[in-house]
Amino acid sequence: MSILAFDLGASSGRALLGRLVGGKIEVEELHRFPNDPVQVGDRLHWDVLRLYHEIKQGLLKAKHRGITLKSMAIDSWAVDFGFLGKDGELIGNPYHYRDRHTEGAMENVLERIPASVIFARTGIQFLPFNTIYQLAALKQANSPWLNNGVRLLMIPDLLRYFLTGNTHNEFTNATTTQLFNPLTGDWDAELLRLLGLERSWFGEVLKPGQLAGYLQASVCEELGVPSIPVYAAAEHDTGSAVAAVPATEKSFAYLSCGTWSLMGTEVDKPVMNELAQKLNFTNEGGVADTYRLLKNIMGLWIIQECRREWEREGLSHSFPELVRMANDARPFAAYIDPDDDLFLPPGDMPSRIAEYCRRTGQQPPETTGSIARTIFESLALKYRYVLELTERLSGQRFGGLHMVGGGIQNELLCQWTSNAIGKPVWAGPAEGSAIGNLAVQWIAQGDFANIWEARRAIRESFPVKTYEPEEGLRWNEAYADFARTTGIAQA
Ligand code: ADP
Ligand code: LRH
Repeated sequence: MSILAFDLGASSGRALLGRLVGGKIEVEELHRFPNDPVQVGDRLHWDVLRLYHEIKQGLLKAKHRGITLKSMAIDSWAVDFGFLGKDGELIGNPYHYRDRHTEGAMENVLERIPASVIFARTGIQFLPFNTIYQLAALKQANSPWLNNGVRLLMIPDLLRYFLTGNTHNEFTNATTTQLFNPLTGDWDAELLRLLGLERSWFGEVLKPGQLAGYLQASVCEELGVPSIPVYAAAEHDTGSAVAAVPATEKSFAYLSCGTWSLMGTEVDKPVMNELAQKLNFTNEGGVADTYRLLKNIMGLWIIQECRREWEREGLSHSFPELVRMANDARPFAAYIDPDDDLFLPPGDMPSRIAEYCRRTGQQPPETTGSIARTIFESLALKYRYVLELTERLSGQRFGGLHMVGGGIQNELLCQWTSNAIGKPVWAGPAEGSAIGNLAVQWIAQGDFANIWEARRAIRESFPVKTYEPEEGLRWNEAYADFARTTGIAQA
């Protein structure tokens, strides 16, 4: 029997069917759809009802194919949420974490509550778009969401609510709010009080693998499908992606490579010391009571936005084309720090890259290929920096780096990452989050004994491509130039 994973990435969503055949995992992409944010006036929103529609389309496709589903689960990007009113209806359209309404909100909160207090209570990195700062911004704006809302649901919680009628929050995503205390295993009532946020907005927290409910009668009637169990997966997509890392050793380094690049290691307990705070690492909740000690890197978002800008100008390039053009461009012509604040909001990324280069005394890359090359090389070099920080913070030495996510289809980036870190890269699977989502459902249903058994099955079921480091000297020199130009060594 098949199970179904809905994985909603920041750039696209997909429904993956999974089956176990003789201990091996077979997957099939049943449905894929764009996830385009919608700008309305000054505001940037997620089209959450369209996403719900696409989930229903996925269920209909399964029905039309005569597939009997045993269960389903949803995972998505973190930090964003919607509010339900007293009548159980969604109030407004959820904001996109890149909406500018949070500008200055983190700084305002940190003037009132020291960063050390927030970190000691949550272990979460300081990102300006964390749920905590979004809520602070809404409070300052006297938003009707807060005045009329009775329940806060993260994006997958919300979609799961539409399907089941049950309002739960899920653990891995809950931790990304920066309002959840991993030491008490509950929402941090004191932090909520200090911020003037209602404890009652936050509900019971389900662990990945807990049953969250069943497709409710109205959904079954509308679609003409039987009711099936809906599980809480690791509903934060990065949690699902790391669940799918085909590691053999308990201590491993990973890079979940999609719109964002998330790099770090899995730990049994959150690392909440001064160094972790200073380096701005995070401890996001994971599967099987683990935590992800990691750092966000801006990732392929920058090339996605360049591509969008070029499309606006009437020049359409596929990702494989951009990779080919990057390959043909001059090496190490310019460097950017992908994590510069300039690159966070949507917009004309080629101009911002030029602006960054001028600011740092570099000749801006001009051609499409050299812009793409600057992005990919700079990402690979930033990966080295963060991997070294991960080793320092965790006290581990990693023999190589596991890469999962759509970005591994960029073979140049995988090779350059290996060159930059001077270690092998093991790339696969590309659909990490969806496969991790499936794995948690199978563990919940007893098909795998635990996460390590699931990881073994993933290793045996999907190709993992190894990249060995090349041109070590050249990349070492480039790293020194990169660090000097971007100033990251002083971080
Ligand atoms: P998300 O889940 O965050 O939406 P994905 O994991 O699907 O993102 O990764 C999307 C990224 O993967 C794209 O931005 C693009 O850079 C890269 N990518 C996808 N397909 C290819 C391809 N065929 N060749 C090179 N890069 C690709
Ligand atoms: C990746 C991701 C990441 C978060 C960001 C908002 O999709 O979930 O882990 O930091 O989106």
